[in-house]
Amino acid sequence: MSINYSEKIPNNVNLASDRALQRALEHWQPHFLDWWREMGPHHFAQADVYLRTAVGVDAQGWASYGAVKMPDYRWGIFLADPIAERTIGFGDHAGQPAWQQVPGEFRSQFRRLIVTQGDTEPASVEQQHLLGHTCPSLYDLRNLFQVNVEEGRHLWAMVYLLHAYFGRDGREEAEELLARHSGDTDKPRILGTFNEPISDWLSFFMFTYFTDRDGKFQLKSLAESAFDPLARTCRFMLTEEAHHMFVGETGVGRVVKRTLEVMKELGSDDPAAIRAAGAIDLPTIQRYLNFWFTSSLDLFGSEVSSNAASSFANGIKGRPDESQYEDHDCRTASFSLDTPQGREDVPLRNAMNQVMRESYIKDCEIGMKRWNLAIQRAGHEALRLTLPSPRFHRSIGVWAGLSVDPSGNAMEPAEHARSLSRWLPSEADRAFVHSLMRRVTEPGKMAAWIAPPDRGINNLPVEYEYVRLQ
Ligand code: BYC
Repeated sequence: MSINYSEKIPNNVNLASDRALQRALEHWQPHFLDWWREMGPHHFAQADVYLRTAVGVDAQGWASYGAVKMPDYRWGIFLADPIAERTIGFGDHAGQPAWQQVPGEFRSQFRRLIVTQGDTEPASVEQQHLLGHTCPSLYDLRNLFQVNVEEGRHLWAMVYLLHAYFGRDGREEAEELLARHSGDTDKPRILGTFNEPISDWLSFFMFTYFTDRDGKFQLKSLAESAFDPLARTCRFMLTEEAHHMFVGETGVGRVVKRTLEVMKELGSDDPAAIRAAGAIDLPTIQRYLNFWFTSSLDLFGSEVSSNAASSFANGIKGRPDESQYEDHDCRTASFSLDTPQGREDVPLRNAMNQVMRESYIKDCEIGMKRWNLAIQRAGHEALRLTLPSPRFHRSIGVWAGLSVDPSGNAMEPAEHARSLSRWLPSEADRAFVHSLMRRVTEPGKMAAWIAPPDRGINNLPVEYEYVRLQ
């Protein structure tokens, strides 16, 4: 289905055929634009940015590149093409035709998940509001803005569902999505990680590696949903999400690469010497990694969750790539869980958050291997970046608030509290990383703490002027 760009709201859902819905969304549109102006990338409204815009939802159409001023970006509503005669793939309704409307009895459950998903999208734009001012290069600035406009579009994706399928409640929720703000004491964003500041680029790369990867897993599980419009929306969002994780993986990789170059020049792995030479030492990178990985682990919810069980039973939310499993009912199966009291068997449906978290951890390992290969190739056999134990630094679930070290061992609380600055970014770490954040805007030039990328965007050279600042 092609995207209609001649309308006020680009879409491939034949919006013009439903005047009431079109009017409601056109009423929300200026509120979104006001929010973007206030909370989106600060002070870059006049810049020409080399952005990717979807012009179709097939492989050819979703990546069309050109210079755009961000407020003119064509945010729209794009659903992946329907799958003919799609049936529900899991839970109590498995085998029945997928739903084109939300069944009344599951309405509030669907609404809660769509609102939670929708809330993360503008939250991340808010978290990154000021980052443009300290970009390490025009290439990175462009990637930041690409991520930002696409998160804005993902908000549109959820707002469309709320308006189209949830009536007045949905319209109210859509307004609320613009009223909550990341880190706001009175009206914070729903999930913890989305209230954490992202005020330096190392955090941005960790966030796009670890937190956007939670997005991948959550979207994949919603792409299995029995509610077909939700499934189709999420399928298309996943194509955009891949670039965000690429930004994270290559971003961290380039920071590590630069650190290794400086270590070689100095002939030392002394953190103080590396910092004095303007790069970020590996222990600091590890502490940032510990923070964003563990915070993102919390985004999967509790290990044992009645919400997760009923979402699965009711066909609302499956497991990522549900087809990889044999049992799609899971009513009688159990799951062996690691708890502070030892291993416990719990009903599999209740453990779906943990099933997803474990797949997520495996996926996180892939980039880690690449970064560690670079460290190994630079001749540092003893040095490694590692994922901390999922028991460490948790705020949600059975390990929440426990005094556990990054290897997963229980500790005396006082000793644990004293050790935290070795494991998580300290004020001094943050102050140092912030001190490196100075904006570099000469085409092709990079800040001293990060290596250039291997290649540019869309086959253009790294030296291309990806953002023309006015
Ligand atoms: N922080 O039974 P529980 C993305 C709440 S990222 C604060 O343990 P459940 C993106 C939970 O809401 C993907 N609260 O968990 C990435 C519930 O509250 P209510 C976002 C938390 O419900 C980068 C209560 O604790 N998408 O797209 O099974 C940039 C008990 O919940 C947290 C989704 O999350 C937390 N970390 O699962 C841009 C998908 N964790 O309802 C975008 C939709 C739990 O009792 N959401 N709570 O008041 C869901 O599927 C589920 O809501 C969760 C939680 C997986 C988040």
